[in-house]
Amino acid sequence: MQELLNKIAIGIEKGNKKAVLEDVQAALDANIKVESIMNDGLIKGMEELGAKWKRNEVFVPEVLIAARTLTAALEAIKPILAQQGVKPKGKAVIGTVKGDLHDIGKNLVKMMMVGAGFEVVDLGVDVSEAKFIEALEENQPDILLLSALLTTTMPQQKAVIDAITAAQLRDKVKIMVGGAPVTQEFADEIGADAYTQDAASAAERAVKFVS
Ligand code: B1M
Repeated sequence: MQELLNKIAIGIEKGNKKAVLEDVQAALDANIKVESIMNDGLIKGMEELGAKWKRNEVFVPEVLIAARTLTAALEAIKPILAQQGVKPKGKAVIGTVKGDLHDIGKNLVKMMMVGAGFEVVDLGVDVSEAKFIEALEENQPDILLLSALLTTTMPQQKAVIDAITAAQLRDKVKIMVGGAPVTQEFADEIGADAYTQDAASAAERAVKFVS
């Protein structure tokens, strides 16, 4: 059983979609718990890749390929997870702020969050304060992730936090900010709960918030 789960984890790291889907099916056929397939196979593989990425041992293309593999595998086990009532680790809403069209980094953060076991609602790019608030009210997430890639859109992260405070939702959600120009100092200044430099650290931090 452990051997098969390790094989799934390695398949995710290598982004070998065909092998992962076959191994996941083999694990299901062998009556390995779907929760174990997810945590000790799929998520473990993504965590290991995330750690390698932080050490600059792999790069964006490898992470994107692994993320696609992970998404396909999660799709395959989704009906079984739902049937067995397996709950996600937490819920998150993510988006790139208004005026900003960069989404590669945001998509990586999303993938790492999915890889860490979160259900993620992705609002896309150029997201206004009103849209973020609507999404908070509709989804009641544990975590809100705001991405900004331009120095000119960084202030929009503050605008979102201010709007959430004005809507009296601030104490209901942890707000994480990130993106190349964003710093810890800026995050503190605008009242975010956390800043992380990269996508893997964002997912690690989010897990700490919900555990
Ligand atoms: Co634009 N762009 N761009 N661009 N672009 C940059 C960001 C820039 C640094 C290039 C430069 O001048 N050297 C510069 C910003 C300068 C600044 O403000 N400091 C810039 C500019 C100026 C612009 C335009 C204004 C250009 C123009 O039209 N004159 C324009 C703005 C459009 C707009 O948004 N309104 C523009 C447009 C574009 C494209 C559309 C062409 C394209 C985006 C395509 C897309 O995203 N779908 C694009 C691209 C590709 C880039 C560069 C080349 C690459 C960005 C990227 O995807 N990096 C970029 C230069 C560069 O970075 N070398 C540049 C890879 C990605 C993995 O990294 O997004 O940083 P990144 O994400 C990281 C971390 O930041 C972090 O995790 C990720 C990895 O671990 N992270 C988070 C991101 N979000 C996070 C959230 C978190 C935590 C971590 O928690 C919530």
